[in-house]
Amino acid sequence: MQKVIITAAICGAEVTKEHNENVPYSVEEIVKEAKAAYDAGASIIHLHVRNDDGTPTQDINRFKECIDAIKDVCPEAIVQPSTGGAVGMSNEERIQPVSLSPEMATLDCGTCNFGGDDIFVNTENTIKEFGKKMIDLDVKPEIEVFDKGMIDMALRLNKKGFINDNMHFNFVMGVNGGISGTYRDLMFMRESIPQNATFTVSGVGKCQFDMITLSVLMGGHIRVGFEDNVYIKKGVKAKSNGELVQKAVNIAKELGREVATPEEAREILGLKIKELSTQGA
Ligand code: KMH
Ligand code: ZN
Repeated sequence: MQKVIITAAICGAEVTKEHNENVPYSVEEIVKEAKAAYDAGASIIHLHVRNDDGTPTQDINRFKECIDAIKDVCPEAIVQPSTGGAVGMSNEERIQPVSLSPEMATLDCGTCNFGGDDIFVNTENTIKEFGKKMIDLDVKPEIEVFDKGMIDMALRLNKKGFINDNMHFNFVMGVNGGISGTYRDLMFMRESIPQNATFTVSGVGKCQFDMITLSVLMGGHIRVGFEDNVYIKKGVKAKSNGELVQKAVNIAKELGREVATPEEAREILGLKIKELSTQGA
């Protein structure tokens, strides 16, 4: 089976130090968490950034500062900015880091309730606009899908030319408002994408390790990190993203999957190595 790519979602936009004191906010904290995850075996850092007080921001300068600082200590890492940002942000705010021309960025392919009363809004026009910008700047989208209908949306927009072929999906399982984190639902998602597409699996909350274990067995890739889950096991908070990645590495190895290096991850995903642009920053 193909080597497994591990993504670390180190920070997210919603999780706070109230949930786990090790959630990073400052540039220094973000770099420390990215390095711990990278050293443990993550080749992709899925990145949200915060102001020092912890409020989420999509500010391009803050992204550039964080990406540069991560690249200083983990030069090979694939840094994948979020274009989801936080619930309630405008499209203009969310799309900013794509102007830095990173190797990858997330592309959220539908609207859903998000964790209760919030609504994470991604209209068809938003997805088209974000998808087109990623094609123009040669940024590979990680197609984030929180439910099966979002896969259908991505396939439709692929046919219409807003998302390139060789699609890479992230099945985000277990969001309150999205598809549940169960074996049956993960199979359904897997069977709904093209044969030649790649996929990673994120399990939100207590389903994190069940979902990534299933993905390892299915030949998929995996994501862990504080964005999705702050516990290393029931009732015990993780000391760092590195600890979560190490557990994921152990699961993969126990099940016979080697972990991909960043170079191998680039090959699997068909990424081109790029210098970060200073355009717009
Ligand atoms: N913060 C969520 C509302 C992404 O990174 O693209 C959306 C999110 C998805 O985290
Ligand atoms: Zn995210």
